[in-house]
Amino acid sequence: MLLHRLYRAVIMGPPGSGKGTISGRISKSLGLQHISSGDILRANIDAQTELGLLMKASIDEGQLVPDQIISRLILGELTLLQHSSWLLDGFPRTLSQAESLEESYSVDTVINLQVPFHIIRQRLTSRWTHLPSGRVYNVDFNPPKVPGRDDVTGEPLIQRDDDTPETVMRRLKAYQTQTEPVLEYYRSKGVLETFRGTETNKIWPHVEAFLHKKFAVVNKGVA
Ligand code: G5P
Ligand code: MG
Repeated sequence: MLLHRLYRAVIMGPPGSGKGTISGRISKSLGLQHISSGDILRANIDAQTELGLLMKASIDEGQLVPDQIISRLILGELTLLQHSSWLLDGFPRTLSQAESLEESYSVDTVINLQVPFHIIRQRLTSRWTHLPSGRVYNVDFNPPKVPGRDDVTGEPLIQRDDDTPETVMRRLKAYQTQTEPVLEYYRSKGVLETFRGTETNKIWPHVEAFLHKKFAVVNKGVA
């Protein structure tokens, strides 16, 4: 859908709630540029950049990386997308990060995925990721056409080092203590929209319908 003005969205939710999966669908259906902080960090680790080497231990332990570093990194990416509508996945994750973002951009919509934790845990241990694109697969939910290979490029898939059961628990704790306050921040700004469920395929039509409606209003307002 063609928009008459730029649209700025954020997707939030605990580890494994389907942010990456739903972001891929939003990109395809609505044309927003998907920027995942986790994908960018993992690409840095894979390329063994200085930043990647510095951040690897925290990420593997399921801890958040420092606010100043991730804020600088993501805001830097956004300056390259001045003329695009975008969707941020995994950022902001603390109040300090949300405030840094707000200094430069005002967010139109925050999509909040609420999926119970016992559902999430199973998903993460059977996840396979294509590192260069961030495409995710799951042995049960959306298996790749050829086992261990990305559908689009045929390149190998990997399992994330932070998807072990203990690290998943730590990531969830970090989410509860550091990220949940960000939901309140956006709720008070009136931009938070929560979608509850246990299956992405059931949540997705609601997210898609909501965004199409939002976009129609944006276009009407400008026309
Ligand atoms: P990330 O990379 O942002 P998380 O922990 O927030 O990582 P994650 O694990 O990437 O989130 P997701 O994107 O919400 O989860 O979920 P997903 O990948 O789409 O789906 C999970 C799995 O379930 C997949 O295998 C998918 O196929 C499957 N699935 C989806 N829907 C269904 C369904 O309906 N049914 C079934 N059966 N399966 C399904 O952050 C990683 C680390 O980077 C650092 C931190 O260390 C963080 O821990 N980091 C930051 N640190 C500080 N500040 C920031 N802003 C940071 N951003 C990243
Ligand atoms: Mg993800």
